[in-house]
Amino acid sequence: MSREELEKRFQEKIDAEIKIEPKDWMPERYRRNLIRQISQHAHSEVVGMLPEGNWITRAPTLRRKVALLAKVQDEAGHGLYLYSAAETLGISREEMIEQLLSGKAKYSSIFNYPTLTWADIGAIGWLVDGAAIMNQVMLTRTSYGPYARAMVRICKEESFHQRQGYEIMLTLARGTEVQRQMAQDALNRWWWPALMMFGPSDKDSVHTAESMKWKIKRKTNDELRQQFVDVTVPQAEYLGLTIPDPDLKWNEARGHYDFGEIDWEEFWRVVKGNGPCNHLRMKARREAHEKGAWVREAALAYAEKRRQRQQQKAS
Ligand code: FAQ
Repeated sequence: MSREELEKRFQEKIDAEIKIEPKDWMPERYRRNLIRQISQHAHSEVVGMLPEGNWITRAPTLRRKVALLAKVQDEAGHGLYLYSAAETLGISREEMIEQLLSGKAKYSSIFNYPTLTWADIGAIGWLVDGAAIMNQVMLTRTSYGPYARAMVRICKEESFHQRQGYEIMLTLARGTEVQRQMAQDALNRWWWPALMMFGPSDKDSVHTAESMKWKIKRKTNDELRQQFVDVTVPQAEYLGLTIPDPDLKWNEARGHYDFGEIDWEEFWRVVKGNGPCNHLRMKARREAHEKGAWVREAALAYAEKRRQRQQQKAS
């Protein structure tokens, strides 16, 4: 079959909502685009453990500590499902980790901001997980089977994360004046970075057109960002907190909230490695990787020993 014919059939399958599975024929660009997106998504989950990990030992009550510990562990799990999904496309985990540690692969800009107070843990759950869910619900319908299936479970867990964050914000917002101010300060610092999570505006997004054609993405960056703003503004109102955007207002004609311009210079600065915590995050990941070397070696030695035993038994 000619390449044109293969590509035509591939697109027909996508258009008919038939999932693409690892052993199916796929265009090389589809494969590479997916490896890029899924591995960056995995890296984001793993690096994303760091800002919250910072507060596990300082959680204000045992109940909060248990919930935060479970959330951070979930994020490690999400990273693992996603690395596994990417491996089905023919890249090894070692290669992906190498790409992260060498700075070649990106991870979400949001995890390069510091967690200064306990209220930041509330704001991360509410806003960061809230934005992540908005994006990931669409990915449960992505065209690549292993990615779509991983997303179903991840979304269920993310929705618990979002609720634990919102509950922290609600407690603080209804607490003392100092606690309410802590919640407002966290919202002030996390609002704009949360909007940046959805990526550059559609006109500057290099991958969106192709990803939409292949149904890797089912909604564009700007569509998801708008959806997030529309859902989150009433939540902030319920908390009695103010979103730090003087241009934010309901637009009756559009049926959506209008909102101010994102600081794209800040976005690209953070994406390119020069945000407030980029160096700290990569240093922590490199150290964790080095400290974990003995575990990887032990696991490989054990696997080799088992293989030899099984071989002996068989012969
Ligand atoms: N940060 O052409 P586009 C989470 C890059 S998980 C850094 O629009 P695309 C859970 C982009 O990679 C959060 N880089 O790209 C959690 C590309 O660079 P490249 C992560 C960004 O892929 C919660 C370039 O800019 N979620 O939070 C960002 O079509 C709490 C051009 O951009 C996912 O990864 C950014 N914000 O659209 C964990 C979801 N935005 O690769 C712990 C899956 C863009 O050419 C605690 N990913 N870039 O070098 C996606 O849906 C997409 O990849 C987008 C970007 C929407 C993120």
